[in-house]
Amino acid sequence: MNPSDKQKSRKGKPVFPAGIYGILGEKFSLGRTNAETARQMVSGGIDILQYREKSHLKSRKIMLEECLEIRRITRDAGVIFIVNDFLDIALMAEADGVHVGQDDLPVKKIRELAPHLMVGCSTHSPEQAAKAISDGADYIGVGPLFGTQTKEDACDPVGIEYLEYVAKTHDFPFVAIGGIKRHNLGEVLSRGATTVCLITEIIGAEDIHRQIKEIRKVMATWSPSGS
Ligand code: TZP
Ligand code: MG
Repeated sequence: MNPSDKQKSRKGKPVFPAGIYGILGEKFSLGRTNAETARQMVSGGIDILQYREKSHLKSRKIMLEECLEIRRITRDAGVIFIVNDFLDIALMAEADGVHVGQDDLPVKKIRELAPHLMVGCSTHSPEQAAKAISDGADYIGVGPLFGTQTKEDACDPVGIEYLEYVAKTHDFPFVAIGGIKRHNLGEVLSRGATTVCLITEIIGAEDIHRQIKEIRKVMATWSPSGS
């Protein structure tokens, strides 16, 4: 399936999906390459996939090569592909979107330069959520909900109340993130999350397919559509 066949919003961009938001990072992938991990996540049924590598670990040239390969994998499967931080790589790899944090390139500027891209923005407070939305983000990240070792510069956990606040007060797409595991997923879903990101729980699993299946089982008990 071509991603352009996936459900699209009126602006022609893919619709931010409910379900499982996967993030790649080779450091946490048990020796698998990002492309191999992407293949397994995509065939396991991930709903949206982000490439997240840091420039102190990989050259931009290698990152672009990896993203071109992951674009082929995701395009063939109709999975939305997002690149973290790097607008240039997102454009060159023809990704569907780019994701930025509070200290990265401004959402407004990306919006102006690349109106066709889906823009995600990590937020840690109600003020940041309001700003990301008014600046033109297509979805926001909400977290870290729990302690995590995966993000080196992660701020302290924001607390599950922030997630509940966003779910209740904003009719806006968001992904819950940070320290989410199978054992606390129910709590996250019970507070209103419909898209969840579990990084190490998925890419650090011996059997990625099985892990995604188990996560889906938990989600199915919370969602009427079983997504
Ligand atoms: N942004 C906020 S927390 C986080 C990112 C990228 C890392 C989450 O990783 P994990 O392994 O799911 O705790
Ligand atoms: Mg960033």
